[in-house]
Amino acid sequence: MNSTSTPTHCPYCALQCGMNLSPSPDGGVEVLERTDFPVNRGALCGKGRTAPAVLSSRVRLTSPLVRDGDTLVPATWDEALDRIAGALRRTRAEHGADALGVFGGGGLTNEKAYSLGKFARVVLGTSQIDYNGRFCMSSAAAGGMKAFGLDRGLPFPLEDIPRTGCVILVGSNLAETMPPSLRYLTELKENGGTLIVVDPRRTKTAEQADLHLAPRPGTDLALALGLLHLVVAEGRTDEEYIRVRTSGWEDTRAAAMAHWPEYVERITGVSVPELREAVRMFCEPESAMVLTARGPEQQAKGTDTVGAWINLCLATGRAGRPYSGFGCLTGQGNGQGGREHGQKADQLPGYRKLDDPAARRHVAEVWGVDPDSLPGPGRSAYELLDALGTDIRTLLLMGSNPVVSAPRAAHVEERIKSLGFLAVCDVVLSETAELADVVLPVTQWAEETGTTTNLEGRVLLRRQAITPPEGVRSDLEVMHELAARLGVEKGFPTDPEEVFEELRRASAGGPADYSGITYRRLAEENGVFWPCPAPGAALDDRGAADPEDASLDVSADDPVRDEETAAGAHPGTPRLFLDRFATPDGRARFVPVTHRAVAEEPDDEYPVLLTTGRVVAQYQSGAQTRRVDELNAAAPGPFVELHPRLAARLGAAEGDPVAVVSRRGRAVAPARITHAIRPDTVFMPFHWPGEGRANTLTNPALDPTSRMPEFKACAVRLEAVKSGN
Ligand SMILES: Nc1nc2c(c(=O)[nH]1)N[C@H]1C(S)=C(S)[C@@H](COP(=O)(O)OP(=O)(O)OC[C@H]3O[C@@H](n4cnc5c(=O)[nH]c(N)nc54)[C@H](O)[C@@H]3O)O[C@H]1N2
Ligand SMILES: Nc1nc2c(c(=O)[nH]1)N[C@H]1C(S)=C(S)[C@@H](COP(=O)(O)OP(=O)(O)OC[C@H]3O[C@@H](n4cnc5c(=O)[nH]c(N)nc54)[C@H](O)[C@@H]3O)O[C@H]1N2
Ligand code: SF4
Ligand SMILES: [Mo]
Repeated sequence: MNSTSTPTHCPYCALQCGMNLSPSPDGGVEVLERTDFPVNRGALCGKGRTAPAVLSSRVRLTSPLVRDGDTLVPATWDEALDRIAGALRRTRAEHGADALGVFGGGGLTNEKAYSLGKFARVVLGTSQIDYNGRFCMSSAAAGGMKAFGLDRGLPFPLEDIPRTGCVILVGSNLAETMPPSLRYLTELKENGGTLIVVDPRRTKTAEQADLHLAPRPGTDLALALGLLHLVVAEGRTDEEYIRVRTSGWEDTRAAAMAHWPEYVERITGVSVPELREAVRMFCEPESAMVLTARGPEQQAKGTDTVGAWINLCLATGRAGRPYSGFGCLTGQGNGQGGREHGQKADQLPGYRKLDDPAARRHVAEVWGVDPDSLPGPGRSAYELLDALGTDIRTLLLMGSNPVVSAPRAAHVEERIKSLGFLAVCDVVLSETAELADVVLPVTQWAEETGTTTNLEGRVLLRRQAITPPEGVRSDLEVMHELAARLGVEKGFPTDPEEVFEELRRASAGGPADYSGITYRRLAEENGVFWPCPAPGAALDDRGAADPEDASLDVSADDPVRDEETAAGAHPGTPRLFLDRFATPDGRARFVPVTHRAVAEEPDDEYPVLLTTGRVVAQYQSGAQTRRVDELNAAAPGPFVELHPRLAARLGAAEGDPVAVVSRRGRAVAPARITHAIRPDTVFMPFHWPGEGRANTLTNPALDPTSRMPEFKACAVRLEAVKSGN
């Protein structure tokens, strides 16, 4: 690191890798290694290394744009802001506040997410706000809440992974989605631990596994039930733990006993010997973990599926104990913090519930408004998008690109086009921004300061490293200006630290308590794990381990528990649930669940299952990474991954265009033929718009609790396409 470089974090995924940024000779900025941040210890993936390319004015927006007929033309900030404020005011006057919609993103900093939620409720008075994390984290969050009374993706730091005996990684392709984290799995194996990967595809991650289980998409719930059945049948339950630390075992046990291994084999395609081997590997060591990601979660039964994997952990005493536990691998840069501070339809800051009178009183007091003026819970993300043009007339969108990333995307695109008015804040002209009436160009990561909370629950300071280009403003400035135009002069500061200070107060006493965290501490301590209450406040009912408890040797080498922590300050909580769970009685709750089919089972007309996901070189809707030459060279476009047997039946050779047709539409992309996928399943990445858009096909069937769409399984048929068609 040289004297002019700034330590900060990557703009993309939830690993939030540390990096140093330094001015480069060509006037831009250069990424240098940063080894003092423990999560990645200097390692970066290609997206992180090339992230400065998106700062370049060659690809990013530098002027507001307003619609003039079929085109977007440059305008002044005042004109653009006036147009948005005018539309918001008119729609509200004509159709009421709930005709105003707000859609946020899990990539937004804590400060932005917090301000956006406040803006919707206080300035607009609308209940209609949700965000893209609904497509990402909501099933894991709902499952964690039910069982543990608290949702923090990982209840322990990543550094605990190499110290456990066995990890079951369910539907996560870490090797492509968080490459630097693969180190933790390598170290696990070096230490004698074992890795089980559950994925219908033999991914780069599955190649690392000691045991790879390849279930049919959408059957993880049955798989977990089958494993639990065997745990009981083989006498591998931890009865003492079940008695002391859990409730509800009998019903769960009964449900699992109905799922015989042979029945589970028929549903999942995973053989009984494989099931037995997995149970042996998971139960024999002293400690073990289950980690889930989008594979099992993005299902119309994602919440129950997460519950089933948690049940497996509880029955074997593998939660709330050192180096054991259930965790979910959060995805977006601020996927964790973004789901805590109020941009979610049912939520107030600090992970409080919008329908809880005490929570409303607390937050309303911080905001200086009457609790009764706060709207109630609104629609979930897909339901909100589906209501555009009918119930919702004007939409403010910040930090998402639903034209590419929402399920049943052609329908969503048509709903967006039917809006009376669309305002988009973005750094680039995304496919959704192209449809807007006004586009506001905003600052991004290296150009502004803010906090994010990584997948471990570690709150981080992402520092500004360079001056933003002329013509762009921050999302916080946008909210400040719009609030002022709508008659709210105070309460929307543009300085991120000032917003964070208010967030601290709003979160105080809530489940995600940030009140003991300051920018200064974040800078000095390289991040602080929540909950972290202000000095003197008690935490005992929130499942946090008592930091003074010397019997917990796990705390001995916590970097955040060293003496430099200011006297009286809470050190933060790297590990949750070691003493008690965050439920009223301190016990984890078993949730009885039973198998059910995917929302859309294959039939004669649509005989194949489509599942979707990611490749290493592209990020999400691709709005940012498709603007980076090096990444496009590595991953130039969409593809359909299919088994040689399916390809042969279709008469398709490698690279031939293949049409994938579902009840929602048709997409075409080149065939990628491989033995690494089940013969009854095809896979498409979702990073591209246009003809190869995977989400043209996906099914918006929603999980009844989390309202998560079923991105990971829908019925399709394949058609050969003659080249040139
Ligand atoms: N390169 C890259 N990295 C990213 C992102 C990105 O877009 N690109 N996005 C970030 C975000 S927001 C997220 S949420 C994470 C997501 O991270 P992951 O969850 O690792 O990513 P996915 O590729 O969506 O899904 C993981 C795996 O689930 C498998 N799968 C599909 N259907 C099923 C099923 O029914 N059951 C099981 N068990 N597995 C199934 C897929 O084959 C895939 O290999 O990645 C983050 N990191
Ligand atoms: N088929 C299928 N679809 C999926 C998934 C899947 O696995 N399969 N995964 C789902 C998941 S897990 C997720 S998280 C979603 C993600 O999908 P999207 O919500 O579309 O996420 P991004 O592509 O990251 O979009 C973020 C947008 O915000 C912009 N942006 C970046 N930083 C800022 C900022 O600071 N301020 C503002 N105003 N804008 C900013 C970016 O340029 C980009 O246009 O996709 C979901 N869709
Ligand atoms: S793994 Fe995630 S946080 Fe790390 S460099 Fe890659 S995209 Fe950035
Ligand atoms: Mo995500």
